Amino acid sequence: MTDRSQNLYSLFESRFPKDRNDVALETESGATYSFADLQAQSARMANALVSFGVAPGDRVAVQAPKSAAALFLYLGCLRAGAIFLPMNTAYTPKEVDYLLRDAEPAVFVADPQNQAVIDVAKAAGVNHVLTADAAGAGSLADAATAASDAFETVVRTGDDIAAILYTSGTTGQPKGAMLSHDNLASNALTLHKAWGFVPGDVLLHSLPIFHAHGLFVALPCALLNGTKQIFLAGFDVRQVVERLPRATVFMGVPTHYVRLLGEADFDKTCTANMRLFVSGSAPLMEETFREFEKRTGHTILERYGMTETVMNASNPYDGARVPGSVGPPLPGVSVRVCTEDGQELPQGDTGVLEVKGPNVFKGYWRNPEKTASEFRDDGFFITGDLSRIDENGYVHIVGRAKDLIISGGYNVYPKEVETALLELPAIRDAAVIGVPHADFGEGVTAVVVAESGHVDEVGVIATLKQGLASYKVPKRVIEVSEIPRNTMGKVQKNALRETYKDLYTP
Ligand code: MCA
Ligand code: AMP
Repeated sequence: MTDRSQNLYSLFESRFPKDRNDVALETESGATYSFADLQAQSARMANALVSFGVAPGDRVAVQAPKSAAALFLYLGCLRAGAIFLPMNTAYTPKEVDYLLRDAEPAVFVADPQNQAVIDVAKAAGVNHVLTADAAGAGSLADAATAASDAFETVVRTGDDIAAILYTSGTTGQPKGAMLSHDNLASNALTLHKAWGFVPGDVLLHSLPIFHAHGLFVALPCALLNGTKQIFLAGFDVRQVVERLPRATVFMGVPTHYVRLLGEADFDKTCTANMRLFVSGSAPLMEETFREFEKRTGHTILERYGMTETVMNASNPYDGARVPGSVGPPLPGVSVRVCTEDGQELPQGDTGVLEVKGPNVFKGYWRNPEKTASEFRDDGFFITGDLSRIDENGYVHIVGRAKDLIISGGYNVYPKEVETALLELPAIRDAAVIGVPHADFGEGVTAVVVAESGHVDEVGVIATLKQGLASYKVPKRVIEVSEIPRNTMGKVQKNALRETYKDLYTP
């Protein structure tokens, strides 16, 4: 590889089709963009960023709705050698404020509709607070339109950081996972090969592009394939059902599959053109896997990853796709199952999964202590996922050693929600758990003790939404007289999960 090709964008560009007029993107309105447009528009974005003083290594933080322009911005960032820092569009001003102060970006690109976030970014001292569309002063789109459509992609080494994605964590404090150009390139090349991409494939992309699944798994497979993506602003089940007959590959979280199965016209005819359905980000229920197979004749391919590691394991494209398993480790990825203190366990035992490979991130942004605590001395990263490796080498994720809820594919750390609950004067004690939820897989649920009198459930939920992204906010707040604790004072979450296991299921 030449130096130049270690910039992830250069790798993508090297795979663009010979005829750059081929369609790269089709949006939900039917508008199309060619690969030539991708090159020209990403160059304009890169030039615009440079005009705002962005230098290689600077962070460019973005909280903007998914659109073709948002994709051009991502590619423009890569081309300028900047570090892309996407944020969930559900984050509240308070959450955005924390990330901006931690990451100190040179530029923040905001949704022009979200004045509260724009105000927060200005107060946090971000030099350039820009808006993602053509409206108003400080518009990145205006600057891009005025900029040249030629840009020489900045040379990056494989170890240079391409993106920082924040994940919360068991301490409740978000931390920025630094992913290098090589982390992302090596994983994308592996997935593109493992999942048998072929000329003519059309990816139906309905995932958000602020998390790893949509940004580093789905998107790069299509870019490396040099073929079209149907690029939807979000997962709207009707839009997906209507477009599947023209697609060949779909990637989604289990909630997407549950919702598809809820549509009467989602059937063999609708999926006749499809080659592959991939699921990840949360455990796929065996029931969903089986019902999907029965209804469509397709076997969902489940894979497993993390923000910090991108993808680690995948069921095979050719070969048995086993429900309840995430398949063998991907080529180049080593996995082992260990005790909490790092002793490797015999094959077949259950313990904490540790992974190592070119996919594993470079550490947490400005947080060497946290980084050190999550790696073993020999370079293995401790995932915090409880797993078992069967006699065929397939990994089974059987639980979590970390206190984490996954709701509709989004991670919710109970600690963060408990902290927010305990800040409310009406609440003396709180525990947050995940219990089975037909749509979201797990439903975030709070069990609380009132300071005095009774807790107003609706009021608590409304107050929490002011500070926490709404997907983190408990769907239910249940009042009890006491939260069960063991003799060490630790909340007995298993007992709570058992008590409320039927809360969201008939
Ligand atoms: C939306 N809501 C949710 C969720 N999403 N509640 C709980 N969990 C959720 N995931 C709530 C909103 O807060 C709002 O509540 C109401 O639902 C409507 O919001 P809306 O945005 O319209 O919902 P939706 O469009 O139906 O979204 C559901 C969704 C979405 C399509 C399942 O959550 C989604 O796209 N999930 C994918 C997440 C993803 O890409 N994860 C990958 C992470 P209210 O009305 O009360 O305000 S990367 C990762 O995990 C690793 C690397 C991996 O392995 O992939
Ligand atoms: P995130 O930090 O948002 O990237 O979420 C990563 C976590 O999602 C992992 O540590 C797992 O707990 C979970 N996860 C991802 N894919 C799967 C899967 N296929 N099965 C079970 N859990 C999964």
